[in-house]
Amino acid sequence: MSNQPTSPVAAMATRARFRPPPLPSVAMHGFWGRWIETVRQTTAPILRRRCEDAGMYEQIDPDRPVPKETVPLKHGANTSAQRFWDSDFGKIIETAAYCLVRGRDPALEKLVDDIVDIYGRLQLPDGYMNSWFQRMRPGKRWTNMRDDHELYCAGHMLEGAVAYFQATGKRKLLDIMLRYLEHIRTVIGTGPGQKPGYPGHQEIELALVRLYRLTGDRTHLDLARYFIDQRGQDPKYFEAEAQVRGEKPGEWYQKTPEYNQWHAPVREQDKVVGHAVRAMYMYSGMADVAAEFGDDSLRVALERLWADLVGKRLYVTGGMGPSAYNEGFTEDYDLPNESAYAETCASVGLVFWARRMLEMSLEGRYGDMMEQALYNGALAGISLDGSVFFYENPLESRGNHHRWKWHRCPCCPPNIARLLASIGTYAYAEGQGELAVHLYGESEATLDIGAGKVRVAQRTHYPWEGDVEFTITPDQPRSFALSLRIPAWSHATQIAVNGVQLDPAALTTEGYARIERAWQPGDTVRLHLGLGVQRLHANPNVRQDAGRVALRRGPIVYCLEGVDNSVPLNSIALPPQAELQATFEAGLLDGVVVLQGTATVAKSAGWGEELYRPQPAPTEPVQIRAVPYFAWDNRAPGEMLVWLREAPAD
Ligand code: FUB
Ligand code: ZN
Repeated sequence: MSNQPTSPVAAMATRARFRPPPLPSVAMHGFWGRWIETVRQTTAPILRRRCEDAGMYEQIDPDRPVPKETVPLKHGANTSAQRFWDSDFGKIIETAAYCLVRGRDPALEKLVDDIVDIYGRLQLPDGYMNSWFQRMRPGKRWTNMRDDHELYCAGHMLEGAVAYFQATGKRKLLDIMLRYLEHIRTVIGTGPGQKPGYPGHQEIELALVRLYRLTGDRTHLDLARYFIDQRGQDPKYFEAEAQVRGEKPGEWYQKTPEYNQWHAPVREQDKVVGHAVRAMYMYSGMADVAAEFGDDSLRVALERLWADLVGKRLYVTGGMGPSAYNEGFTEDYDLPNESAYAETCASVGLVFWARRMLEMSLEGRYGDMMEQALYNGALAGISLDGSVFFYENPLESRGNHHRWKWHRCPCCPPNIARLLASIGTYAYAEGQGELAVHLYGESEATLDIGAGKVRVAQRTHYPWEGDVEFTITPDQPRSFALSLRIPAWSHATQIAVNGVQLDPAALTTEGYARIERAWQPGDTVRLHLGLGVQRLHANPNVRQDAGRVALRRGPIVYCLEGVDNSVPLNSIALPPQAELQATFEAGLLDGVVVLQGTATVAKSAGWGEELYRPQPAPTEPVQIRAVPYFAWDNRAPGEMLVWLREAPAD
């Protein structure tokens, strides 16, 4: 199949220069290897059991009696997480598939096969397949694409089908989904008798591109582009559809088309607005379509949206979407800490989007952000033992925010699980005559650079230490470029090839050091990244962080927890000159670097009964200890704080 665009919209320009390697080509060990094992051994089987306990199998299995609704409608309207349970099964299948790449596991495979068999029985002769509409709302299918998640569920099932086929060669689910897509193509489109709709929750766009890349069948790519191009066009499909349902204009629980980003055609959108996960998935799909078609009009829009997100609307953790009301964005610089919604799925989505930006344009700002969202906003969403989860990821807690076993909206656990299980595909990238390393971590990869294969081995204790040693073994001596991401936070970076020091500044453009040479099998590259503790200050427009600092070491953002600190966290102030010692503690939180130092604490002893008085409380020194944000709430419950008060300079 040709990759040529079929529409004049698709002006030829930047196509993807890099692609993620297939998952089996990368073996992750060390920090990420431990997480993958946790997902494989604990999270994947737990997800299945908890779906069972939540009654989800009863809904999807056509051989069981139709169950009662168990998740109440929200806002008295028509939103209920139960409506998109199929998507959770899709993500569980995807997670299991990635784990199976690591090693065959009959129990895990059976878990998937059982789910696939159920969906095989559920699918209707015309190809339609959605458990909510078939079992809970018969007769209502395709009547409310704005809210109903049919295409979202199809997207997740499709991603699961592609991943499971790639992992095992089993194509039953893939065939189910191909039949379902045939059905979707007959119902949706701009042809006579079709509904010119698009998903109310984006996701299927990127899934279709994955399917296209697997099958080479262009109809899938064209459908992805249709969804991207059609979104927000006039007349607005969701308005017409609402009229058919008899709704008055604007009579909708979310009230604004910005909520699911259909307020304007995607190329005209310039602010990240609305529901955060929807936005991240949409931008990821746009990037995929831009890369496939070389569509610069999409790429330009994405760069604008990226600048808006990272410049005005992103937490230091790579979390986003402060508001619970719309699970999304509010105003520029509105980044409250304690009430931050910052859904785990949104940070996972940012990782997806960033990797796709890197595929088009190898720029460190995308790689740095991918890493920041991954290690902080996303990874915080799962406990160290892989069994309990966060949905919201606030940056401050008074001790009342805890991980849960299950949620009435269980979207986040399988999302972080599938990301972790496939992390190898985010670490490396393959190009023609070049390869790139985005993430550092103990691993081996065999990468295809067009002319041949190159084996790359990384030895490192990253993220706790900044030294990385690579052994580069091409299948035969070859000339190619190896690009290494040099994070913007790294100081005193050093690079040596076969023991010869090179000038990192001379090699580095846009955050990647490009080492182009005739490589011999066994060549070594030593990279040193300076991991000093950084104190970050927020833009003065972020009122919630005024007078406060956040601590970061390498990609890891830190927080204080009550369990480590003897005084209320907001009574602590960190003097600007306070030294912070970084120490690796093998026995703590599965082995982390902690930051320790002396700060000051306002003494309440001796204050008396007054609530207010003209004199400030006296201060005294206090020892503080900070731990990685991702690892918080894994011990005794208590307070947590990312943005610390800064003491005035001496
Ligand atoms: O609507 C499907 C998923 O549920 C969203 O992505 C999450 O934000 C949660 O609302
Ligand atoms: Zn979620």
